[in-house]
Parts: sequence; C-alpha cells; structure tokens
Amino acid sequence: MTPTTLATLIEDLNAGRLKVVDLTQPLGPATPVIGLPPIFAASPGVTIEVISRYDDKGPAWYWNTLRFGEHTGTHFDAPVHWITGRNLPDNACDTIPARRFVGPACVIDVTRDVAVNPDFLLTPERIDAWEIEHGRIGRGAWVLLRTGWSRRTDAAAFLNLAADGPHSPGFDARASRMLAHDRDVLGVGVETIGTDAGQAGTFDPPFPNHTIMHGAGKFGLASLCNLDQLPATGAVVIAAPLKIAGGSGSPLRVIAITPP
Ligand code: 23J
Ligand code: MN
Repeated sequence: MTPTTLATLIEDLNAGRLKVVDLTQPLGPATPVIGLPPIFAASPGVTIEVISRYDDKGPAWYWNTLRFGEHTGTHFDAPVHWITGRNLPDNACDTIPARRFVGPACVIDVTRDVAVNPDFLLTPERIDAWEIEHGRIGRGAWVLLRTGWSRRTDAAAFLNLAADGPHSPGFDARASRMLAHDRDVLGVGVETIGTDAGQAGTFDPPFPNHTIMHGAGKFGLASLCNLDQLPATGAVVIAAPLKIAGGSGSPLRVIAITPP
C-alpha cells in the first residue's frame, strides 16, 4: 500500500474502471424485524420522529429522533452479540479495530438452490466446489452468501413465516466452522434478516452460525442487497458499524468497491 494505490483508486473510480455498489437496504418504519419465539423479548420496529422541520421547533433546520433495535435492517453483528463471544477481547462495536471493517469479498451464489428450497444451508462441500472454481477463501475475507432473498421486497415473503416458524436460507454448522476456524474470515454476510437460517432455532446447537462465528470473534452482516452486482472475487467490502459504546451491533451502510 503506497500513496499511489490510493491516487489510482480515485482515478479508477472517476474513470468508471471501479464502481461503488451499495449493499444496504433503506432503514425506516417499513423495515421488517426478526420474529423470535414469543417467550423471548422482541426487537422493536423502526420509529422516526421529527424534532423540527423548518418550523417553530427549529425554523432553519430539519432533524429526527430514531428508535430501533441494534439488529435492525442492514446491520452488523459484533462478537459480543452472542454468549459465545461475550468474553473475547475487542468484541463490541466501539472496540473492534477499524481495520477489521475492510476486507475482500468472496461471493458464493446459491440463488438457484434457494429458489427450490428456502431452507437451503451452505455446506463445506459447496464451499469446496466454490474454491475449486475461484480459489481458496483468504484469511480476513468477507464471505457473502448470495441467495436472491433480497428480491423478496414484500415483508411477509422476506420473513417467510409458517406455522413452524420462519423459513429462510443460512449455514450448516460445519460450514460456519470451516469459514471461522479453517479460513479465518472476517465474517459472513447474508441477504436474509439474520445470519442464521430461519429454522436455526431448532438446530443443534441453536443458531449455529451466531454461536460459531461470534465465538471465534467473527462478524455478521444481515439484510444485504445488490450482491448480484458483485463478482465472485475481486470486490472490497467496507462495513463499519456505529461506534456504540458496548454495542452488540448496529445498522450501517455497507459498500463494495468493485470492477464494473
Ligand atoms: C437474536 C436472537 C436470534 C437471532 C438474532 C438475534 C439475529 O439474527 C441477529 O440479528 O443477530 S437469529
Ligand atoms: Mn444481528
């Protein structure tokens, strides 16, 4: 990394040789929130309340008060979010070194599998096949699971709730272990409401991806979109949460820098 690298980055962005892709969903009252079994506390929906809008409360300025859970919309999961990560060093939004918010993206496309099976789980065998085609997932990479789920713009279709709970894709526990321990990734990103499959509350262990990733000090990114605009390899993702003191996660703007 030299000053030339950064000058070239800006030149390439200006010339269209690189582009910035926004991987973020809008955050507002329509943002769906995760539905946990009713024995657990629920996360609130988003509320936005006007403080003033060029009126008697503030004649020349407009601003709002926001209220939402830390895990709402396109958001970041810090290791402290899960009990397995609670005692790790630098495990919260304010203490994770900023360097760890930037990494190369490996995009694993399972859209066709998910189209026929909304409960599809990524397996180590599937990762092996991806690596034969694209090369080994490097240490410090963001692994993004492209499922097409962000095309479900209707909240009911996005949550896909049935009598036996939600149905959405995710990770087999063995795949989470492979990525966290053997590949030493930064974390995983998904298009669904959380980084575990909809049915993961019934898995052993429950919510295996959260359990394994956060126990290994890795991160999560949920409710991503526009993954279809990224190559399998070659993009860089920047995902920096709000610096919430002791925060377990935060909504954030996730951007990718990629060849067009
Ligand atoms: C709390 C409990 C279970 C889950 C989650 C949160 C998330 O998905 C999240 O947003 O981290 S599965
Ligand atoms: Mn979360």
